[in-house]
Amino acid sequence: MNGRRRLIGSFTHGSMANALPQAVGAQAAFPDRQVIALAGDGGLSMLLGELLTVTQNALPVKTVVYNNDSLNFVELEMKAAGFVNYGTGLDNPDFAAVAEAVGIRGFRVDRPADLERTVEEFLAHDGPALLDVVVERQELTLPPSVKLEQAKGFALFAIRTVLSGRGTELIDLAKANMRQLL
Ligand SMILES: Cc1ncc(C[n+]2csc(CCOP(=O)(O)OP(=O)(O)O)c2C)c(N)n1
Ligand SMILES: [Mg+2]
Repeated sequence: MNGRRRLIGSFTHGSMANALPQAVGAQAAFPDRQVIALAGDGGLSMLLGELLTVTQNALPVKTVVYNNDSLNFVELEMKAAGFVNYGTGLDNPDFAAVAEAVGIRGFRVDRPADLERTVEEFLAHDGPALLDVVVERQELTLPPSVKLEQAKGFALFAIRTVLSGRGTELIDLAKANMRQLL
């Protein structure tokens, strides 16, 4: 934040599905300000109908979807607790096409090289727009401090994942996170 921008969210309760409804409220209260919703794919899906609120109220809200095909925070909690993750995958629609169907300009990016140009086009659009960004499912989000229990849980998850015949997922995870470090 640079003193002129403001960030709002469900930072006390950590509730999902807040990005778009809060953006709707912010845009209605401040029609002349640029309002950008930063939504998870799970969070957006939970209150997908709010896209209709955007068009019905002619609000120029810009919605970014972090599309990792999963309820990833829960997936990560499972890994940190030593579980082989299950039940957290999402079978998403093409969110850009969904947006277009309800009168919102839709963009989709699945190659890093296209991101910058598309973000510029998306933000410059005169009216509501949605940008569906395909992001890395296996990227680990690290909390400010990692407890020993979580590290132990993660090791257990890794061993169990190999024993379950899903070792290739572990290799994908290592590759994805090495890329961030190198
Ligand atoms: C209303 C609500 N339901 C369930 C949860 C539990 N929960 C926390 S994060 C999460 C998954 C979020 O998925 P997504 O929005 O796709 O974000 P990601 O973690 O993948 O970036 C869930 C189910 C919650 N915080 N709020
Ligand atoms: Mg997600």
